[in-house]
Amino acid sequence: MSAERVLGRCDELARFSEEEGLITRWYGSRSLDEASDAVAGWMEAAGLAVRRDAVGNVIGRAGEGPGTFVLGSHIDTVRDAGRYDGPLGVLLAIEAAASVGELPFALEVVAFADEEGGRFPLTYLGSRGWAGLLTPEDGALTDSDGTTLAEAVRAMGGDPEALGARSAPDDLLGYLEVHIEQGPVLQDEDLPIGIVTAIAAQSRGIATFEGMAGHAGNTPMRLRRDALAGAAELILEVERLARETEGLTATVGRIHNDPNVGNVIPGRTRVSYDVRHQSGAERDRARDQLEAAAREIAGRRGLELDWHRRDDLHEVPMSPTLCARLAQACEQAGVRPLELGSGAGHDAVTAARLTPEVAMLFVRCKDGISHHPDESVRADDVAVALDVVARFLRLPGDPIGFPRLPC
Ligand code: HGY
Ligand code: MN
Ligand code: MN
Repeated sequence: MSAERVLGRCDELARFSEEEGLITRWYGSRSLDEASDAVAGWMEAAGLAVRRDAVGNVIGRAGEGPGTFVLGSHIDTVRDAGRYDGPLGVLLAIEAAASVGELPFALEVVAFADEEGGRFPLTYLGSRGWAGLLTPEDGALTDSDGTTLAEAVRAMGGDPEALGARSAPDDLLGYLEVHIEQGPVLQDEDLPIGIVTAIAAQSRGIATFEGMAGHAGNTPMRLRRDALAGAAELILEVERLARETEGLTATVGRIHNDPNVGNVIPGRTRVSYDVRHQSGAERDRARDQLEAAAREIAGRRGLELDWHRRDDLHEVPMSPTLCARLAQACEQAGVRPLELGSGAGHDAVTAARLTPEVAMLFVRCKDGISHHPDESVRADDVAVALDVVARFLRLPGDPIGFPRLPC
């Protein structure tokens, strides 16, 4: 198994982008098609039988059942991304599948076509499609240009009528995702890899403040209903609450301001919110506190508020069985098995809706930088992760090595 080959392929995928000089790959884009084709080629070269599902996920399969274990991650990116968030897990899985040899169960590697939700207002679009959790109504979701998901799927050669079809194996034994940590813990502990215990609860949505556009020069301050000023108050409240609440992260990452012209008082401002905590109850409390703050700000400023809750995902515990297997594989590989939580969301969240047997292995990334072009990993850490994944798959256990789950 070659860590250098995995990293070289991450570099090759990084060339596929919608923006010159940046890495930006969103669902249904030409660059995502190119990345999917490259991944399909590498899966075939690894001896996997390759298929694509209705939403464009690329799936490679090796071996026979009974039972199928899945390794996966995503190949879409945020805008101006790093080259490892997603692709590292897919390409490492292909490398492991090519070398792990005969297993007492089938192995599938899946490259999800969209995890970040960068184009359509739905997180985990790819793995939701894989899990059969999309509905015909999701086909009507529109991107910022008004293109529907159904149109995007059709344009990719997929079948929007089959959006709800599950492509995950019916005899799913479990799911393992290898992913960069996107945080500083492994670097602080000077460890190459870590075992994820749980994925944080996260809520995402949009707050829209509706005021009154007007002349920047002739409208007295006391008569204004400035939507952007109201949104600005909320943005600072989001930051304040998270700074003062242990374990909470809260972020406003996107803003849309109308008419966004220098000499016009803003009439409508839309801001995203993203609230996370390892405890679902703490996440709920914080999200509701921010909604109340937004209503107070709007009331005091004479603004209308629309508070749209887009996603409320509960915290997802990883499988103790699979975490114990990962720990055993780490010890066999001579690595201290550190356990840590994930504040970042991953496709493992969707896999956990099909089976409790879900696990994640984090790989150290420099200074915890991610969702940024300076994202970087070390080849020796990737080599350790490859070794641990191969050992994890080969570990003896009951006849198939994994708990057999009714699907
Ligand atoms: O936002 C996240 O946690 C992930 O990168 N989609
Ligand atoms: Mn990401
Ligand atoms: Mn990711």
